[in-house]
Amino acid sequence: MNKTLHHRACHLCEAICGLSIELSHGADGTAQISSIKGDPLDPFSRGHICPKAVALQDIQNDPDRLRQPHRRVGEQWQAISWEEAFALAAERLWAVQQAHGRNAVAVYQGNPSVHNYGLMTHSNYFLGLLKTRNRFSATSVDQLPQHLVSHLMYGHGLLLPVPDIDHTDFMLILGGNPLASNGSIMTVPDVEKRFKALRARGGRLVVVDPRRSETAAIADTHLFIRPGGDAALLCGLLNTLFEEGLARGTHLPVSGVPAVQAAIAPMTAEAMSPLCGIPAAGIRQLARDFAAADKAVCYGRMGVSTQVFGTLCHWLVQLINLVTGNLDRPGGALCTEPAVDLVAATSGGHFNAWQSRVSGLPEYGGELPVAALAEEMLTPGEGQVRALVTVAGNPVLSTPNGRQLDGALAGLEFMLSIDLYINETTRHADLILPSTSALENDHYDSTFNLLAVRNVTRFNRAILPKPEGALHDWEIFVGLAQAFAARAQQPLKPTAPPAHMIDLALRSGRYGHDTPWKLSLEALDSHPHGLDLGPLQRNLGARLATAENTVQAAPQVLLQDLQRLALQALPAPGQLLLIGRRHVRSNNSWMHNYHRLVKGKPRHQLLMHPDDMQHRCLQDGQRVRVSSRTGTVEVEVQGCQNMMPGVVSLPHGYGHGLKGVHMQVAQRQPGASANDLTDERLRDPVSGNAALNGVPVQVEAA
Ligand SMILES: Nc1nc2c(c(=O)[nH]1)N[C@H]1C(S)=C(S)[C@@H](COP(=O)(O)OP(=O)(O)OC[C@H]3O[C@@H](n4cnc5c(=O)[nH]c(N)nc54)[C@H](O)[C@@H]3O)O[C@H]1N2
Ligand SMILES: Nc1nc2c(c(=O)[nH]1)N[C@H]1C(S)=C(S)[C@@H](COP(=O)(O)OP(=O)(O)OC[C@H]3O[C@@H](n4cnc5c(=O)[nH]c(N)nc54)[C@H](O)[C@@H]3O)O[C@H]1N2
Ligand code: SF4
Ligand SMILES: [Mo]
Repeated sequence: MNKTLHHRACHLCEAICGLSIELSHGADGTAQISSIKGDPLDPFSRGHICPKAVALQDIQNDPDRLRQPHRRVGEQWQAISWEEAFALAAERLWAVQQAHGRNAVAVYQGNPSVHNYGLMTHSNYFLGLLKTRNRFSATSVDQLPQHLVSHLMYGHGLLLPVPDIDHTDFMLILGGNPLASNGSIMTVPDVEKRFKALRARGGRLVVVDPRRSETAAIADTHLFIRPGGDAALLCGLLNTLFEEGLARGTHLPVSGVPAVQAAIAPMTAEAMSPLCGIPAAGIRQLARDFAAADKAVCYGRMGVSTQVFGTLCHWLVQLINLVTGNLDRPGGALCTEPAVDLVAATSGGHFNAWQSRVSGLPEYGGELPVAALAEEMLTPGEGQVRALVTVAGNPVLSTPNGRQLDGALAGLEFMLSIDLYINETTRHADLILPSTSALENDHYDSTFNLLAVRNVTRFNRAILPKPEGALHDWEIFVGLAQAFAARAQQPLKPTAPPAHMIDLALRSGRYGHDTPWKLSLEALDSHPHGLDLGPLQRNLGARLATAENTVQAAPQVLLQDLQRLALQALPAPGQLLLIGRRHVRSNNSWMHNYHRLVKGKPRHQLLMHPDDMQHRCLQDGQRVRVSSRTGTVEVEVQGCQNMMPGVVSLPHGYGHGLKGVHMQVAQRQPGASANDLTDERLRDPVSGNAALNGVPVQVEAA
């Protein structure tokens, strides 16, 4: 048997590791994956790999993965041709819009929309034609506050400063667990090695988390924090920096710092301590240590985004980096300079230009917060949502009060899903359009090169042939756009394949044809392991896109929101708060169908501190009933010394036991959905982002 070796970036999570994939070719011309390993020659990931990448072969071979369009007929699914599928989708969506207006069709785009390059380039080719204001995505159960803060402070929602992990002396992490997630809004393959290097050069790592996470376990210091207490801690830190004269200058043009200082003056470490549960002396010492480090960086992620003070938290994180002189400074937080630059290619965005119909939640960048999706379907009146298009998403398991959304989907007039599986969400679709698999696609990462801790670039061709009759995601969008434009008699501009677009962007970019790098797709073809374009450098000053071209330290909406902090009610004694967690063998809701990943001990239990279990007379492994305002689930409980007392943890993405799901491995160990407990009314009011962490729950024996 003939074997060939191929190189390819993994696009399953944000770490974009390089892979070396060996194929065996049969005499009949078929190719099978014989091994998947880390690519030691990738200059960025340096051979790092995690178990999810090895499971790419299981995704490739999964008999449950759909390979052609499927139409629902009653409870059955019928395979149909692409032509029929496009015509059906166009007819039904057009009819709903004719009868009820454009906003009656909603769109939800899930997480792989930013991982799959064809979805990045072509989703909007079709979705834009719908001209609906009811656009939603996974952004508002994730990093929306981070975009909003960058938009308000720097003038562009994608000017996201990334921790310069390789050069810092002090890293303070709040609400991120990169050892499990492999980094997020900090693309950092091989993060554990980089943390080890940080400590080997005498640097310090401090982690703030209600759970002693895998990252906290290797840190110099771990501070337990009450879920939702981070904004108070950050205010206490910022106040100490001002009060003790620890602030440092910056080369950036800034306006508003005096207003921040005045607003924060009453928020001393002593005043903030009861709100976050960290002693005042500890808050002051942390501020002093941070300020004393030559190069320091404060980084907040999921855990501080998806809580009721999400936007405040991310603003305060930026301010701490700014006033200590660490913003836009090597060893601090820096914006990337990628070869394909989405900052240059897009406008700075808009915020609150319109609001959701029912709850008046603000749009950001043309999207509404997904916490409002179900109510837009369930509340009668003009503009009610009656049809939905989902793209690479599973909102029944991934958005708050998923059970309510599940019910709402059942009542839609039409639902179209572009997805690989019949899962908890797409089981409600009338039509599912599956794309080719990852390895049948070329790949260029325009999203995560933007967030990487070094400037890197890499293009890889598909390593497996496109199966007969299959379409790439981008081709599905072209097919849908053509059918819809024809039906609605709308004009449609021509488009080009994603590779052409990336080639153009590379050639005209900052490493393009008239620079010494001379980047193009062809040039990248001769660097199959990827190309390192150097460390992150200072650049924010020249890129500020605010009206005055200064850093806006004191956006009015955020100054105002500070008052909410002082007024917050503390949880009643004995109240349990629910948080989430990630595991390196799992990926959001969709990677539980691969035996290679799910084998071994179950990982979906509710974690609880042994003292909290004892108070409730609960035993390890016992089934418990967990209830919140929105629902009740049953799951096994596991005692865990790493939990902060009063806090319980359930990973999201489980709950595969729903009728009609067709993911046979996942269904054998269904687990419970954390989002049957999260509450669509619990939100960060500034951005409308869902507060998935810090949800009040009760736990009792089942
Ligand atoms: N309670 C709680 N809820 C959470 C979170 C949490 O921590 N706690 N995390 C939140 C976060 S950060 C996120 S990003 C969201 C994720 O929420 P979603 O994006 O809604 O969910 P995923 O599980 O990522 O679903 C991905 C879907 O894309 C499909 N898919 C995979 N690859 C492709 C492809 O190449 N093409 C197409 N067309 N489809 C593909 C899969 O089959 C799956 O249906 O969940 C959020 N929800
Ligand atoms: N293996 C794996 N990797 C992934 C994913 C996956 O599902 N599996 N998902 C990918 C996606 S879509 C994303 S967005 C990233 C997310 O990447 P990260 O942001 O690193 O997300 P998590 O691992 O969920 O870490 C969040 C941490 O916040 C803590 N936390 C919860 N509530 C609070 C709080 O109130 N305050 C503080 N300070 N901490 C809190 C949790 O205990 C947890 O340790 O991971 C990506 N990578
Ligand atoms: S950490 Fe794992 S899933 Fe993420 S890019 Fe690397 S190999 Fe892929
Ligand atoms: Mo995410």
